[in-house]
Amino acid sequence: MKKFLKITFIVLLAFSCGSNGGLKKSKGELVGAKAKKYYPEKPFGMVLVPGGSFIMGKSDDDLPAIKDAPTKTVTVRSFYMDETEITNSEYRQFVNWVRDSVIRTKLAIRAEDLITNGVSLEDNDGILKYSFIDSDTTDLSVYDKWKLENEFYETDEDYYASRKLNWREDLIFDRDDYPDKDYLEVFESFYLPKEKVFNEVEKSWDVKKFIYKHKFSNISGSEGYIYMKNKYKMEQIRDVFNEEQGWKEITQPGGVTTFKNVDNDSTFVMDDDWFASTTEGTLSRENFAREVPVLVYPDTTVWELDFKHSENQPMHYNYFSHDAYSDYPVVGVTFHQAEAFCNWRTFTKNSYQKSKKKKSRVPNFRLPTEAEWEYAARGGLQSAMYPWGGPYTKNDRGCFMANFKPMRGDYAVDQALYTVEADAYDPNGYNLYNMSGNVAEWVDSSYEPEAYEFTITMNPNINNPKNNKKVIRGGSWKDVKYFLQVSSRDYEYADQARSYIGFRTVHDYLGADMTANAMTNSAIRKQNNRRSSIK
Ligand SMILES: [Ca+2]
Ligand SMILES: [Ca+2]
Repeated sequence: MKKFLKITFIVLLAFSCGSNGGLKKSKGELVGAKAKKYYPEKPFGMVLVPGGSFIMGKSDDDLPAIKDAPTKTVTVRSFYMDETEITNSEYRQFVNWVRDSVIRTKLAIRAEDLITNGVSLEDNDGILKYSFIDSDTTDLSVYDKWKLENEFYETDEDYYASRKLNWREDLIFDRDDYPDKDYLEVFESFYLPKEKVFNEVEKSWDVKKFIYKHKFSNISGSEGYIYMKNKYKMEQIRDVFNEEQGWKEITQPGGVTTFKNVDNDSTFVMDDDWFASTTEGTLSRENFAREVPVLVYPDTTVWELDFKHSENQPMHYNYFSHDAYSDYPVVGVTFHQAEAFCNWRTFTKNSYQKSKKKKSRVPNFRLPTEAEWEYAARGGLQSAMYPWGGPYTKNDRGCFMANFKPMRGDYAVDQALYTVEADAYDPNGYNLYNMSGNVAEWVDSSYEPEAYEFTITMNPNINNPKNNKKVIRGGSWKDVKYFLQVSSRDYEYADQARSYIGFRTVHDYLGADMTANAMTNSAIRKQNNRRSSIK
């Protein structure tokens, strides 16, 4: 009876609160929790690749007999993909953002020092204009004020990273216009000293100071938190928590795994805290999160390092920074830099979404998996050798269909010696440019020669964090045609930048999945013609 009373009491309590919690609106019906309306929005510069199944691998000649891509039918979900390789101009947007936020942070710290030493925030026509926004606490939200006073940070760096920068004030780059001496000192500390500048340009950024840190958590996958936890749990149940050892499972249906000791009636629960403590932290969530610091500037020396006995100095000095190459694909970026770029792109878009309070968070931008890349490159054609079909690399007018090295030693029979604009040549059936050739592209898969033998066939991806070899796809301006085939696999070490490797990103499509089979061409076209938020 006592128990019954208790339960009624709890239920009644819930109801009496419920009358304020939306009962009036729902009238007691199941109407679902309130949510913002989500419309999948095609990101600027991307196209929708409708999901479907395809035969992955080499149905065509595997002339060099590498045999790392036997055929296999796989299915991928719908996703958006960049129409072109990421260009220098797009990558500069990332680099400039990182550079500016690093400089702004240093300016704000110097301003804070001045304020601490008694300079009044009122005299804010110089460096003080770049103070942290919360230096003036009058307009802070309750939460921001509380955080400023109570939050604990392990390092100064973490503390400053938590402060809000004043992005409303433009940075002043022109040396003639520096507002005061403090600003000058901070700003100039980001340039290389004169004696270290090789180039004839007068100032050169000290690029090692511009680091982007992104948090990476390994939740799913073969070494991920979910898998490792489950594996450990199964081992424990097999070896320790069994009847022979005096344990009995008393997990309630739907509840957390719980055991009872038959001898002394003690119980324990296999919850996240138990996993963390019994494995001395090995299975603690933090251990599956890494913070990866990445130097963001591309390595421009690759133009000379990749081709030792060749004169490529103009490319070294100009390719990334000169306006002439804005629309050319970025190169000299490692796998880690490509990942950092994706992370920043997600962060930037979601910061915008957050500022417009009615907008939902968007899914992550990321590198395509190997299967997604190949599916997209095929452009809807079955068993073709190249994005345009094949088996030839020239069209019927005798023009080459992509930028590569058509003949031994002659890089330019296709009218291009190095890279070309990212939207050069004709796109494939999904409106994707240069999937073959121009620059090879990092994908989010580690290179395992036997990968196709053991992957599953739905959204397959092998990404073994311990394997430093990452797959690159599509071949490049320095490759022969074999590497341009949609099924050819190649690899490079994740931390190796090259003058012929770039990347493009993908973005998940959330909502009812459309497949190429079910979707009419006009529906795909309609999606792809939908205007992005900017034009
Ligand atoms: Ca070429
Ligand atoms: Ca390419």
